[in-house]
Amino acid sequence: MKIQVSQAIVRFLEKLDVHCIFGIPGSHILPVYDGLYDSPIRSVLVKHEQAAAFMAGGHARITGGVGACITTAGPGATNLVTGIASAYTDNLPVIAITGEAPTHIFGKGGLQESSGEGGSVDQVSLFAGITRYHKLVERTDYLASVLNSAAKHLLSGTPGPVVLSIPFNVQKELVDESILDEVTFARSDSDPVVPAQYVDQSLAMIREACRPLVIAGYGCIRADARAPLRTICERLNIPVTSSLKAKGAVDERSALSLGSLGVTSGGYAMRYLEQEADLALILGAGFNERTSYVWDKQLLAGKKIIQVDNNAQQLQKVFRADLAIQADLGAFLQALSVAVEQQEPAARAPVDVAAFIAAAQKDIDDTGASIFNRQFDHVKAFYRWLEQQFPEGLVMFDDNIVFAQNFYRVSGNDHFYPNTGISSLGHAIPAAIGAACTTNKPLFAMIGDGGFQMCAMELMTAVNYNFPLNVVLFNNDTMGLIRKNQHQHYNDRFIDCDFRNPDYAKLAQSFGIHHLRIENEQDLSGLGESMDFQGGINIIEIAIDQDAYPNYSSRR
Ligand SMILES: Cc1ncc(C[n+]2csc(CCOP(=O)(O)OP(=O)(O)O)c2C)c(N)n1
Ligand SMILES: [Mg+2]
Repeated sequence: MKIQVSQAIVRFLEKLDVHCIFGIPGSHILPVYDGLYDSPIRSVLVKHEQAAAFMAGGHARITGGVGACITTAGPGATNLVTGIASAYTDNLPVIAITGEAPTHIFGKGGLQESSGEGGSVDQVSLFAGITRYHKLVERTDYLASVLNSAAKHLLSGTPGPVVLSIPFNVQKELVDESILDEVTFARSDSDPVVPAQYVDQSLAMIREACRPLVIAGYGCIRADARAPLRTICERLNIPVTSSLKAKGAVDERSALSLGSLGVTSGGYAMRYLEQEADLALILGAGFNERTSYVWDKQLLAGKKIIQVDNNAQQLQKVFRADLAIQADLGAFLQALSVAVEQQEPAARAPVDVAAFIAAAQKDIDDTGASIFNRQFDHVKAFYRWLEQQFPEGLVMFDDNIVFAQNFYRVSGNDHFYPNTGISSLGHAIPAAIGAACTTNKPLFAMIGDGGFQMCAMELMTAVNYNFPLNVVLFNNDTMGLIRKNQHQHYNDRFIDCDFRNPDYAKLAQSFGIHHLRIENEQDLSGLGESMDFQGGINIIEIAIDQDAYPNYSSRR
């Protein structure tokens, strides 16, 4: 049977198991929208296409599946750029479908044309550096092959964004529906068979070590490997730390957790790594600037290193490893945990991580090296309240990073998504909305007032669809990080960091949502009484002094 290309695209999305698609219509994409009318895919109308791409990314992160967004030609597509770049740096399977002017007017100055002809915007070039696959589909005879390539990139073990731009006339052409049979929708993960010697060699090195340390990276989260990782660490008495992105790969409230590793973290894990560890087991971690303390050579000096990653490019990228293993990380950890369970538990004495942290904290307090002074006590208390309030787990998208990294211990039931990747402000609210249409867990977006003002209107998207969401808004009337840098490195010559905020109580009222302002620890008691965290849309505004700076060294 013949169907329109627009319908074929919608069926393609359905076969990719897309549940929600985020976007804004325009005349150049209306045939695909019309196809969505009869589809079980839920379309969500947003306020800005950048947010649509962030939402698709948030959706992909929480579901582990494909996130989707849709825009018109020209500005609809160009507005996607930062969101798609973010998905690219975070390896997220996000597909964007964009409209395009009809092919017969290419090069003649068509409205919103982005064919690159006749001086128009060249969309193919625009997306070339931030997608795994991008195609301007000018004809239907190769459509099956285009869809096949798109599916392959989205469903691969190391996915990334795909943009398909389809001219208006092509959307309306007829194709045989059987072209979808030519597309492979199987996930192409890396080889799940892990050679036995990898497991044996790793275990031998771990058993020889006196003080091994696991450094878990985002690969552990992507591989959904929390369970085997916990077994390995518990049976072998190995303390564990993580990159920021992998917070919670092992329950941060468990006895073996040293918290996360990185410039903006409390620093216990860094101390343990430098002072105690003789073997670092680096699992799916890229060891970027933040995690590696700007590639501090002292961190790993004199230690044995095992590194395991799905991606060969990550292996020994910034340091040498004694044993570098390219393997499916989930399968490797599963195999290692089975091997560990079959053997006697580790003979080495358990590490008293709590005592190590207490001693490190005392030292930090004594030397005045603490990242946060008393001006942040209410923020700290807020995160402690959050930990106690939701033992069943919550979902947190974080623009702010520095507070949550230090104060919130991600449990085994939580899902924590920091704004890493391209680190664009204004990401947390839309990304959380992308998750809101699929999770029942309490959902939090942590964001500064600068970030909030970049994406605040997306809260009305949550209102439109009644998506429950809690926004924690840190109000310091400034771009705090920038102010801190100008304080530390530019002699307090503050330029373009401070700004005025609206009255957030009134803003919330006009949006029809709830608001509470927290100025001190006592105010926290109002939280439980006044808000429905599971079903409502709430702004929790936390006041912070404009001159309160976290005490960590900014690198630039
Ligand atoms: C899109 C974008 N523009 C600029 C920056 C640079 N930047 C990083 S942090 C920051 C300030 C953030 O201010 P706010 O959201 O209020 O958080 P605060 O630091 O005050 O807690 C800026 C401008 C960025 N990360 N992303
Ligand atoms: Mg701020």
